[in-house]
Amino acid sequence: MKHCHKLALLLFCILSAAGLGAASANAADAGEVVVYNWSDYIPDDILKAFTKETGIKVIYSTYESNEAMHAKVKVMKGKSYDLVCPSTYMMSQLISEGLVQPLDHSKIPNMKNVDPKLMDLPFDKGNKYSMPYMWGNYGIIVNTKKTKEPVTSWNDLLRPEFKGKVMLYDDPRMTIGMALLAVGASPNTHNEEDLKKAFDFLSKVRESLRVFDVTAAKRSMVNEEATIGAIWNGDGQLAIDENEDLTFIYPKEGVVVWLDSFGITSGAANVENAHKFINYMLRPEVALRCLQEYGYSTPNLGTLKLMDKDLAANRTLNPTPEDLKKSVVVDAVGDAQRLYNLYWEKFITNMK
Ligand code: N2P
Repeated sequence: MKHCHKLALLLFCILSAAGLGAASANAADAGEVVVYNWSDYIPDDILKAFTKETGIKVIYSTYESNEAMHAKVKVMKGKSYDLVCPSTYMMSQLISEGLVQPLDHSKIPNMKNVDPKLMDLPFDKGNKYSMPYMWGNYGIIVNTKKTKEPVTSWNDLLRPEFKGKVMLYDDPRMTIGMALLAVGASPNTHNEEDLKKAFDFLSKVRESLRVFDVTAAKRSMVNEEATIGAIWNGDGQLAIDENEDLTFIYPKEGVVVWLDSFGITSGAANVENAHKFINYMLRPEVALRCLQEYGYSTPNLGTLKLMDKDLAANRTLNPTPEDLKKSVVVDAVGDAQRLYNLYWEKFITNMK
């Protein structure tokens, strides 16, 4: 986020400088760590600072969806990458497929900084495999300059004024999740009737669709190619920073909430370094820097204390309990995944 970028960078440099001297003395050739993460999620200067302090080279590549990450990790049988950062439901799948390995908590002392409310969740009891990095939601972004009436509901995507002006992510669980909320169902439903209704809703939205691409989403709102859409709140904030007519809305039916956590792949070659990387990312000042650059909400209690007033009061990034009243954390759906795949396939192939 541009307005707090410099301040955060300065704070990060000051706070991390204290640890630099001693650590960098034995930093030569400490090997590498191969990180596979969402794009726009960790600033380059954090990766560089980690290498400077530890001597560990970071080989970093990115993905745009849980499903894309999963496909690659699966085909490589958990080798190739040391670290991944899936959302709850996909972490649950990686665990059940044996694609991540148990963490050694003694090597992650900074886990004490993580909000206990976001630990020990059903998808990974005891955080045996996963350590929270960031959480956020998929809500509505709208250009208020081009909107007649206030937007309050997912069903507003169907308003005639938005014909040809709607943007959605090509992300199955996010987009099916919001459609399920729109029709009054849970984004984790196992019920086929709910999924049929969500599919019908999405088929109607398709009539108005202009952009269906997570990589083009933010830009399409900034340059006003689209007027309304569904967006991750961090991406939403970055768009708002560039176009003041944009605003982020928590619809009355709720938003789709996710929590992304680090996990070490089962075939990781650099397990020790992967633990060091996770521990580093859980430092309050490091997590603050990531948050300042890319938005979203932090599970790090130490970071919450470092946040300035403006950032803490930013509702796009820090929703109130009221904003999240009907919201649901997207989770693994077991055998019903087959139905999600079926209806998603029908939607993207334009079938009735
Ligand atoms: C930022 C990544 C957001 C992660 N581009 C959504 N789970």
